[in-house]
Amino acid sequence: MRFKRLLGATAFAVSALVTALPAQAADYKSEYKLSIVVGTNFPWGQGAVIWSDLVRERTNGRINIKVYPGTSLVQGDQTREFTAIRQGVIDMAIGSTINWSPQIKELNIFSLPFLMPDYPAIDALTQGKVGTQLFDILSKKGVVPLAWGENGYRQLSNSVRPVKTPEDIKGMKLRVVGSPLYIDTFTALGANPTQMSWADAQPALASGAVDGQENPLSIYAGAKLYDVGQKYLSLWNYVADPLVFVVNKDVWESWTPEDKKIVREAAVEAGQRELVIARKGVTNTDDSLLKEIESHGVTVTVLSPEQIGVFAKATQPVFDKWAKQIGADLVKQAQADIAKR
Ligand code: X2X
Repeated sequence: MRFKRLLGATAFAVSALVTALPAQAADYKSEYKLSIVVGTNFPWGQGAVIWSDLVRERTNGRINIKVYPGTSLVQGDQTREFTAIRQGVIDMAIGSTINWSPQIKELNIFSLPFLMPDYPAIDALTQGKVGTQLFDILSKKGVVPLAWGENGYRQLSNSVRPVKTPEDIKGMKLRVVGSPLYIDTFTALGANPTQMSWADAQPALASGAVDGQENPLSIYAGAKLYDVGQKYLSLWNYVADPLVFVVNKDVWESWTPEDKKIVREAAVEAGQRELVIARKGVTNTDDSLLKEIESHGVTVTVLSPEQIGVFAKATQPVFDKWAKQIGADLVKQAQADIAKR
């Protein structure tokens, strides 16, 4: 009896101690797992390093983020990343809108062929009403969206021939990403698209199992795709995938208001810095990355507005079909904001 009382008294003392401690001691994890698809040498991965470093410094190590490249927390299957964040298998992520669009159909908006002709058009969506609406949708799905970054304009590469017209990719076996919208787009162009993860894409390109793929130049160059026979590159800016910085909702709620503010501000800052890195070397004023790619014997074909128009026309039915699935109002809003940019 006396022993029991003693135990009770001890329990009381311990709980009093816990309440007296700053919140972080009670329920912070020793490590927060941050998922990304590529390595930390890519702009995307650098964004993850910047975010985690800023948070670690500004929270004095209270929030210790570890970066997991290669979508390793879901065995490389990037289309399962969003579900894993919701379930808490992943604490936080910087994810491509493409990889999460199987779960959030509205994110397909950035994959509508030839919707965003230039960088101001992308910014008009992410920084405008469309971006706000997409963040509202994400907020209702178990994650807290904090900031936008960018993977980039996705350009087409292949090992067979220069591509200037849909005729040139007829029958070509192309690896595409995880949204069925991409299958529709390349089928409409007469190609033979096949969906696979980025982890599987690289050996498939190396062995010649597929002829080509589409990815931002930073990914193409970072993964040295010119070394696996991808010698023809067409620049056509047909889609671009922004990146979204998110935290699992329960993890977010476990942090103090002060730490939430630090994590949010660090995400915005890391997103802005990542975007600058992602756009470096691929613009009219600075084409250093393109020059670097060409130095590896790559034939770069820059499509004219007329040539792009032919591709856009051929994919218009796909645009129309998917605009309905995404939501006609959201797509109209996007088109209006792009027109005003
Ligand atoms: O899989 C791809 O092509 C990549 C790396 O760009 C994405 O994660 C969308």
